[in-house]
Amino acid sequence: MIGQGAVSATKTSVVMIGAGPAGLLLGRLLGLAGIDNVVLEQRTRQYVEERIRAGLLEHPTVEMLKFAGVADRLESNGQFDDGFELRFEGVRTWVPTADLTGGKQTVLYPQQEVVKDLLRARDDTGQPIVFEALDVALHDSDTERPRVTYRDPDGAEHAVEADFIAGCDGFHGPSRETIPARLRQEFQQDYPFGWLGILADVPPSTRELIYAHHDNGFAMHSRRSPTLSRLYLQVPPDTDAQEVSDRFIWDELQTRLGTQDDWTLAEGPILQKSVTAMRSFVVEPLQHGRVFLAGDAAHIVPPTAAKGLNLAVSDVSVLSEALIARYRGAGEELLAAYSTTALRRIWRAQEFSRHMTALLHHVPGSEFEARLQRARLQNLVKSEHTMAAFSELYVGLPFEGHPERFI
Ligand code: FAS
Ligand code: PHB
Repeated sequence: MIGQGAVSATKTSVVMIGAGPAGLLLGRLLGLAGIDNVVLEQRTRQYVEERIRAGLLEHPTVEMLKFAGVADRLESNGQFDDGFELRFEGVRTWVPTADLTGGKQTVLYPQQEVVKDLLRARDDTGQPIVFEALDVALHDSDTERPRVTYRDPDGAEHAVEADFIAGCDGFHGPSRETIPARLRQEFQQDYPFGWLGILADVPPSTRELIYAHHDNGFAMHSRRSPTLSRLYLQVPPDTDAQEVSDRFIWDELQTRLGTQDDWTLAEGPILQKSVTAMRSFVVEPLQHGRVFLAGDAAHIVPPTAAKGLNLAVSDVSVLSEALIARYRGAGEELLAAYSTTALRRIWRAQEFSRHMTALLHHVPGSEFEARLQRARLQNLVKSEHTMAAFSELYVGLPFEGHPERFI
């Protein structure tokens, strides 16, 4: 389906492949700078708007969405957190991340709501977005006029010529492959567990996020609204969510989140359950010719520290500044440095995601490692200095670039 402001022009300045947070935010920022752009999305609008994924927004992400003028609903409906609770050996420790970072809050606001806000903002501008753009292919990416072709649901072929292509097509999209294998380095690490996530029709039993380390495995209590709870369980990586009974899920959550005081976990109907595999992945470089990768097309993190969506925003903050600088006649130095600049923060978020995953997930077998893990948890909660260093990474490091000087 061709969205509002259908693609009649076959030429534009920047094409974004993918209507996830990365592609839509980049389109928004370029549009605010007066740079025409087109978004090509393989799925339907309904699919994109209803896809349940991330929930936690870092402080710099919230500030960026405010800057982009798409944060009204976030500010009224988002759940602003001043910290989180850490549980292990039945002991509850409050980690005051906002106090330890000069007031930087994190916000629980579902990714699909961020996507809806960005789509509605795009509707208001009339900028072209194409849904059900099938068989998207990139051509001439190392020339000065790269092209993207696609087929519409009726089978008609289309082509869009641009100055630049932003590969915002997620981990399974075609953009990453445009970087020649001889120039591309891929770093990957898998984990011996995954997350079973549920959406439950029950008011949250906690005001803040709870992360729990337990010998049975990791568990987390998050929130989606005053009446909807989002909870996660560490499970074996090949777990089929439909094979796991609701009773088993609640029993494990009760055990792993249990405390020595009178805290109780309310149960309710499970509306949705799914298993997310865990991996760490980064491709280097993030650019080749006129193609620039951003978001999951460039990297994947385990969801433990909630960095996936936030890194997509971080990449776009750097890429939008570089593209706008180029169109403002400020040269192409920032564009040439995009990959190096973005990778600095990507690798720091990768390290923190892996650290938090290793800290909280139980890997059976090594009792020595299990005791080291408990010692690491004690080191974290026993010193305000270690909690402060952890909190800086948790609420989100400052972005390495920002388009604010141009918009
Ligand atoms: P996205 O994957 O969101 O968007 C890419 C878009 O490109 C999609 O709409 C796709 O349809 C489109 N596309 C792909 N191939 C295409 C093609 N050939 N042609 C045209 N379009 C194409 N992150 C967190 O921070 N916390 C979490 O709790 C969390 N949970 C997650 C759970 C799951 C099941 C998954 C898969 C991811 C989760 N993530 C989480 C990570 C997730 O939120 C991503 O980091 C985030 O969506 C990244 O945004 P984008 O880079 O825009 O990629
Ligand atoms: C979520 O609510 O989906 C969520 C929150 C915090 C995390 C990970 C996921 O660290």
